[in-house]
Amino acid sequence: MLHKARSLGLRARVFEAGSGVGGTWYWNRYPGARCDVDSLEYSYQFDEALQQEWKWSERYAPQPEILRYAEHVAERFGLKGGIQFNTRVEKAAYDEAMGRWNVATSDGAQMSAQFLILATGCLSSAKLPEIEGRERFAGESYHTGRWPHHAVDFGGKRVGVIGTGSSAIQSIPLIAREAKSLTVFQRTPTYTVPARNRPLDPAYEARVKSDYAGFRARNSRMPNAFGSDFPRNEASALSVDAGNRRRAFEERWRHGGLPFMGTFGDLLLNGEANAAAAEFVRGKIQEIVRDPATAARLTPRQTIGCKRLCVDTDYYATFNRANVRLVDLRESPLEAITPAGVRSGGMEHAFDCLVFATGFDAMTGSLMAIDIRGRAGLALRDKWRDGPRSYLGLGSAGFPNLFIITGPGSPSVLTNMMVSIEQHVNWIAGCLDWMRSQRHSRIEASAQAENAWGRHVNEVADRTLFPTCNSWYLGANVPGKPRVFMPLLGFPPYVEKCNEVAARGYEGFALS
Ligand code: NA7
Repeated sequence: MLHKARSLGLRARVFEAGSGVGGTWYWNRYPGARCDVDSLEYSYQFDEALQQEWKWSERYAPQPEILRYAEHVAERFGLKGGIQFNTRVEKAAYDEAMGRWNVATSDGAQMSAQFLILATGCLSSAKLPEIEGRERFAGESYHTGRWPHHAVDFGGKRVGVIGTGSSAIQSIPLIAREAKSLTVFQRTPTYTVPARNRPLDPAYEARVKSDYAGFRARNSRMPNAFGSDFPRNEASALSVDAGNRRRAFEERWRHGGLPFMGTFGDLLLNGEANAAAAEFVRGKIQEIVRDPATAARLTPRQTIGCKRLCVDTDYYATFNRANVRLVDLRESPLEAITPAGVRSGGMEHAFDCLVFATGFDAMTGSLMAIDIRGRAGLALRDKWRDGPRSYLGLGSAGFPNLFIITGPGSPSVLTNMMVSIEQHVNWIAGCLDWMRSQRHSRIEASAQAENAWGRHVNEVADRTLFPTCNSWYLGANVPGKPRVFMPLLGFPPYVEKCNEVAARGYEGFALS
């Protein structure tokens, strides 16, 4: 956004809480942190020389490599001078008379700007469990999303991990190899498919780079904005017999990664189709995990893909190790963190290190952390009390000249984030440029357009199985958070809608 704003001749300043660039890849430094979208896709496409010259080492890039990439991009385009690091935005209030946002930062500074763009991230507000005694634990404790910058040595230590989402599933196999013992506290068993990560095939890389623009264009037509090389099979899982169904799942299981959910077109639409996929993965767990009682505890019963599907390297097999134990919190509820460790089901487990892999206040957490006041002092926290309300996920009525990058109500977390981020940056930049050419100084989503959009986002979700489980897409992982499905399903129709809105002079927004 900074690069794009500068290229329009605008003056822009970025505030960043971290001491460096990279966002998610700056904060999530836990062992095994890795992207689960192919490297050649999970990268910027705005500059042909950049995408041609950068070399990824693996099919799925590890966190340190993505962080190096972010740093390279910042250096290459001379962006660091425009970013004020180690600074949190605490307050932003719209001054109607001046038509400007007044912004207050954690270093005590105040400044104003005509436009305010929130690029605060969908999964950046780390969430610790609401368990009594957390601050009393005498050992080392870490949250996967706030990992220290120094290496953490688990060698010879007794380690406890709380949570079994994506972050836990990536880190558990690596921690298990290093630690003296590892105890995993599981509240909900998770479905995970093997990553089959490997060094990037140079022939494949050359093929993609021979027509990178074409590759990007094909991916942008995919429902999730990635994976055109192995697209979703649109047929119903119920249109083939059990043997063919199994072979199809097997093929995708061998291929590895998120394309598993594209084995058939209706896995997230039809309960029976979904059950077939779920049963296939359950069978794999029974095959991999030797102890039947552990296998049973690891076996999920809910809809597959409804909580975000995880992608792993050796997750289930890690439970075959003699130094790894699984505690099922449904049998032995978590009671307290004690100075020595964790008490669950009346039993105390002693640890040297505790890892909280307990997720994030997703999609709205980082926005709500800022005291944002729009017209007539309207607080975003009040307006969104019953769930986020936006038009296209880009703007919100009552908050003029404020844009959100990958905000709730846009495809965001259901897509390749890099693609969604660039689509929003381009749309916002196009809007600012157009406003300047039309001599408009103010833009604000209309309440009517916003209400219609909210209904649309919900209607799309309601046609699927997504609302049927307790996922962070619904805010269900945060006690008291309103249950609203926040992202919009379907990237291509969304882009079409955004382009149409722009072509019609920003239809649904009031301009003056
Ligand atoms: P997730 O996917 O939200 O996973 C968090 C895990 O922590 C999940 O297993 C939770 O169980 C568990 N959890 C959360 N709070 C508690 C408490 N209080 N007690 C016990 N267990 C708890 O976060 P991740 O960081 O793994 O991944 C987030 C996204 O980042 C991921 O989807 C990718 O997009 C990248 P639950 O399932 O709620 O029962």
